[in-house]
Amino acid sequence: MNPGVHDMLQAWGPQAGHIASLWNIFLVICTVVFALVLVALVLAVRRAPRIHTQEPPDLSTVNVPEPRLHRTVATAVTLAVLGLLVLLAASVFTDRALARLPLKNAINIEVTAHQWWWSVKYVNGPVSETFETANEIHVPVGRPVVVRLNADDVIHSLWVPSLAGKRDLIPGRTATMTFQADQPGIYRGQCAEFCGFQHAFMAFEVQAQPAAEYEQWRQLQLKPPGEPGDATAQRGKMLFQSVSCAMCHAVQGTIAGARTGPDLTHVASRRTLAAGTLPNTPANLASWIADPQKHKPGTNMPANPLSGADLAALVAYLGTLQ
Ligand code: HEC
Ligand SMILES: [Cu+2]
Repeated sequence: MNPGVHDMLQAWGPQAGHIASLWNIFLVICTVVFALVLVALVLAVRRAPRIHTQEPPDLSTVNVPEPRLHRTVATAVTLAVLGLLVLLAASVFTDRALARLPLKNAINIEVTAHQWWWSVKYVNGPVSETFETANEIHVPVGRPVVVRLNADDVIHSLWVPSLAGKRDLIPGRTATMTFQADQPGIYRGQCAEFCGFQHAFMAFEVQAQPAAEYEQWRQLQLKPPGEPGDATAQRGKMLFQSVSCAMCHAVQGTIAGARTGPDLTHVASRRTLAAGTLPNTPANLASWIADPQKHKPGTNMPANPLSGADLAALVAYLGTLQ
């Protein structure tokens, strides 16, 4: 189990493995070429004839055929072309290897990028089994995942370095990427295409879980949350549906069905708030709801001037959305 890696040289799945190998080939070849160029430079400097102001220039070597020099240059050019061809071939083969991930029994996910968060929709099987979450992608270990990518506003790019390469999300176009996680763990992802003010706070996580654990999580996500037990949380639910929240957010099983902000049906089960900006704790939740602009200036959620009691009730309610 890894503790949340974000490192393209630590590959935790086949796709990232292919890319890391390609990176290593580039590193080796480019290092060798760089070293050879430096050696040639040093030799050239050391062997160059020295000029003195008193002596006339030595023109004896001009117009003398230099077959050795010609051979050396020809060899260097050939080696350079061969090196480039090896790099080209390695890139092409990596591309083909990436396309060859077996997709049998794959999990299908639709990710839509928004300024500055990710909506994640699971679209396996019948419509009754689709559900939506945000900023957290759960996948079963060892099963291929097919992600369809859309963007809502500007161009974003989805990148989980330890699992797969980057793929742009372009408004009006659908792209696809595939990956597989070979080990359970948490893999950090990040938007990799500058998309505006809070681009740096547009992170997410891929949580790879053993099959049984994933299935348990999936069953939980499919269920609308139960009615809150205590009076404060119940009042929070009323507030959620009567103040502005329901205009932008959805909670399955309630009248809140808007899609402007993240689906909050199971917000309490997530590890972070606002695309990896804050750990999901009651204090952070309260602070976020009261003034999101303090944590993520420019974000598309307005501040909510609520009384302390109302804020506490909302936080209590959201805390029940496991
Ligand atoms: C105008 C639309 C809008 C309104 C109104 C609004 N929100 Fe949001 N909310 C958003 C957007 C957009 C985000 C994503 C912000 C981001 O990550 O950049 C968000 C994020 C959140 C998150 C973090 C969710 C996550 O999974 O990261 C919570 C919790 C939340 N809102 C609660 C509320 C509550 C409670 C209210 C009512 C008091 C409310 N929001 C009102 C648009 C809105
Ligand atoms: Cu982005």
